[in-house]
Amino acid sequence: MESDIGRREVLKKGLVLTGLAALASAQWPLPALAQGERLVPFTDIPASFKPGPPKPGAIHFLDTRTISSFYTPNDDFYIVQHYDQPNLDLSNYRLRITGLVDKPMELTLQEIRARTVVELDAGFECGGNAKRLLYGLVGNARWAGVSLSALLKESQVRPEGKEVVFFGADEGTEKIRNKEVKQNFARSLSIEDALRDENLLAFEMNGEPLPLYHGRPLRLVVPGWFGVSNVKWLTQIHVQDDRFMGRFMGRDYVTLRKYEVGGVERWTEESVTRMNLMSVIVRVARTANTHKILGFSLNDGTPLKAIEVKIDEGPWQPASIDSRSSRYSWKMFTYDWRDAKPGEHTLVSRAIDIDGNIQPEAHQVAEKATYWENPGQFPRTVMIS
Ligand SMILES: Nc1nc2c(c(=O)[nH]1)N[C@H]1C(S)=C(S)[C@@H](COP(=O)(O)O)O[C@H]1N2
Ligand SMILES: [Mo]
Repeated sequence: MESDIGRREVLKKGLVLTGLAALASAQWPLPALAQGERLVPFTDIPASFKPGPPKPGAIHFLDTRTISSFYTPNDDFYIVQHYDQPNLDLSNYRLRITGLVDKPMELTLQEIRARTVVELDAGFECGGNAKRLLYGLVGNARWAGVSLSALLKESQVRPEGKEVVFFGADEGTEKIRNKEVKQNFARSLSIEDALRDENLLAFEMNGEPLPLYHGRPLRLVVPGWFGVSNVKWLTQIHVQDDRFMGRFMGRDYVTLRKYEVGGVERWTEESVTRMNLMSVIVRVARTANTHKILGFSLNDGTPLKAIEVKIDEGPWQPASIDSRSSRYSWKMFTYDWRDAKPGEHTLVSRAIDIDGNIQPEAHQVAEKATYWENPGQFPRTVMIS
């Protein structure tokens, strides 16, 4: 994995030196450009698409056209925060577990790290990920940390404990009903969701200590859920008996959509939680008569049955899924398009899971009034010369 990242750095340098697509080593199995390959430009890049390096306090998105490794290098992994990015003093850091538990806890980093360390590949996207960013609010990483459910069991949650709230150290002033109130970033999970085996309190990202912008020293990772669940700069876990309705559960990251509710069409509001079944094409590279189409797919962890690609009005064709894919990682896919004719072409992908869910066309996604959650198919256009 580290060598994967190392090779990525090599590729980036190559891009700078040549000012063009760089040639990478041929052993790079899936996505990098092989010898003799060249990138085919998309003709649908929105004017608002201006990726740049991470900057303090700023949102940063991945230039999905340059995806070239299974693990997104930490510096490229997107960044979203809603308040500040607190630089916590690690020697005084404590994680507190409070509320409806028989054994409240206050743990130093050393005490957390002394527990069994678990590693897990998980990719996620922001609930606000969208076409205008070419779906760049995304990344895939190997996380290392300790099991949340083990820690909750250790703290002995009482039977009345129904909701687990995760507070970050970052703080902002909100004006609510004309009153200024200070709040921390916070999200919650039901006790059932919190006790899922795969939830991690992560202190490492791709083999490095968790970087500042990604929540140093500790963040929650809820595999299969949208990024907003993965509370960064985590300092308190609180167990309570009723639902938590803070800004990021009840007011923001809430999708207002039109649904059929027991035979009645209603506009309903729901918190952004599990990721939708999605896939997107991000790159096309040409060698001789073949165009290799590359993309990625994310969902809530339900195994996929297929990822398919359609060219113009042709049939859906199965793509190959990267063998490094695991349940909660992103799934990269490739499709070899042979004998493409010169001119402009439309390429689109769709993911299908084993329960028979098919990624819908954009117009088939339930009508929404908010911009969160955009899983519709994303047709891309390329010019073949
Ligand atoms: N403490 C804290 N955690 C947070 C946020 C935040 O603003 N503060 N933003 C959330 C949102 S909306 C997203 S999409 C992810 C982004 O994680 P990343 O910046 O590591 O990619 O962090 C989540 N965790
Ligand atoms: Mo987000």
